[in-house]
Amino acid sequence: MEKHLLSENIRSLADSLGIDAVGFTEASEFTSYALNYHQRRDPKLTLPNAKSIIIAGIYIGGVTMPEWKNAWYGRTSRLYLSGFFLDVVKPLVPVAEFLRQEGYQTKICDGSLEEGSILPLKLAAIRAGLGWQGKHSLLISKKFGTFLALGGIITDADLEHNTIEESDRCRNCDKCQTACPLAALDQPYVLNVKKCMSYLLQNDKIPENLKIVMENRIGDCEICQDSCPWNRKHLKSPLATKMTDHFQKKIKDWGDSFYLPNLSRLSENGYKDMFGHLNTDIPYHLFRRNVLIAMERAERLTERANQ
Ligand code: B12
Ligand code: SF4
Ligand code: SF4
Repeated sequence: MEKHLLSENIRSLADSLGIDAVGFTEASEFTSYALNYHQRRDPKLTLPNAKSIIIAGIYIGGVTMPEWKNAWYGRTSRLYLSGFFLDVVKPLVPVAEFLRQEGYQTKICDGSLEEGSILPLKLAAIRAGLGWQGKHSLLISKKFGTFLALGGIITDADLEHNTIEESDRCRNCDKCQTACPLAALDQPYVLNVKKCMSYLLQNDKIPENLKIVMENRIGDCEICQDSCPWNRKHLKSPLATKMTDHFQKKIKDWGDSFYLPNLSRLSENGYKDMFGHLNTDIPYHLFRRNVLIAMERAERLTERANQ
């Protein structure tokens, strides 16, 4: 199929699947990627005759729960609740299938598979024209803020590649840097992973100061995103999209599942049954540790309020 037609067909298929943003870029090496020897750096390490990368973004701005404001409920993130924690995969399967029927090879970026995390999704999205990298290191889209969960396909199909990258619109702002309670953004555009709460909540060793700032967070942190002016309108009123509607129906009755005393009683199998489908990959013992820290805080706050 001719390049323009193929690209247009992918765009309209993506649209019909509820994908909010789609872009194409060449499958060349990401020379600015900070990890020198990772497979993500060069798409040709995954598919030697790769020509294009398809990047898809699904808006997750509406995946929030009112219970997050209550100390007795565990707070997570939009990415966590969306089911796209380990990348947007399922919605891309029909796109990959379509390309295969046209005779092309495809590899979906799938963080849940060993050696499946094959793209630096933020860098690829920037090159594909979806937005720019903010000082919090996340992709910002003018339309969707930071609330695009990303996914990608590497293919040998020749597609219409984006030629104009978005310019950086952070300018003199440093709101995300000053909002971060763990100084993980001291250097603009670069996340100090070892200091980031999202990382620490998934890891065995945690510093004492984390317990003070984590509040009721049991998985992930969105403080830098909450402070970003490009998210302001989404925090007030999320965009109505096909997937927003789907997410809101999906999480409507999840409130009680996040009640901390209920979470603290979950067995390992119960944890898998309840949260396994979210694909967060966070081991049970760490999830439970986070729950117990959050519960101690809720108890302290309740005691103080009753004094
Ligand atoms: C590993 C990972 C994590 C790890 C480590 C992150 C890290 N920085 O390495 C942890 C667990 C901490 C994490 C946290 C989060 N993640 Co994450 N993560 C990933 C993953 C799998 C790989 C990222 C990666 O390549 N890391 C390696 C390092 C080298 O890359 P990097 O931080 O992107 O580094 C860049 C910058 O530092 C910058 N840089 C470095 N030096 C310099 C110097 C200058 C001058 C400049 C300008 C830039 C610059 O360029 C680097 C090259 O890529 C991607 C999925 C994917 N396949 O891409 C999701 C992904 C990036 N994560 C995502 C999200 C949403 C998050 C969280 C917000 C989740 C949450 N709510 O808690 C937090 C983000 C916190 C933050 N402020 O960034 C989304 C981003 C979507 C978006 N709109 O940008 C992705 C794409 C996943 C998805 N399903 O959509 N993540
Ligand atoms: S996710 Fe939280 S801890 Fe990590 S950089 Fe953002 S504000 Fe800091
Ligand atoms: S808070 Fe300000 S500096 Fe940080 S990413 Fe958003 S616009 Fe850029």
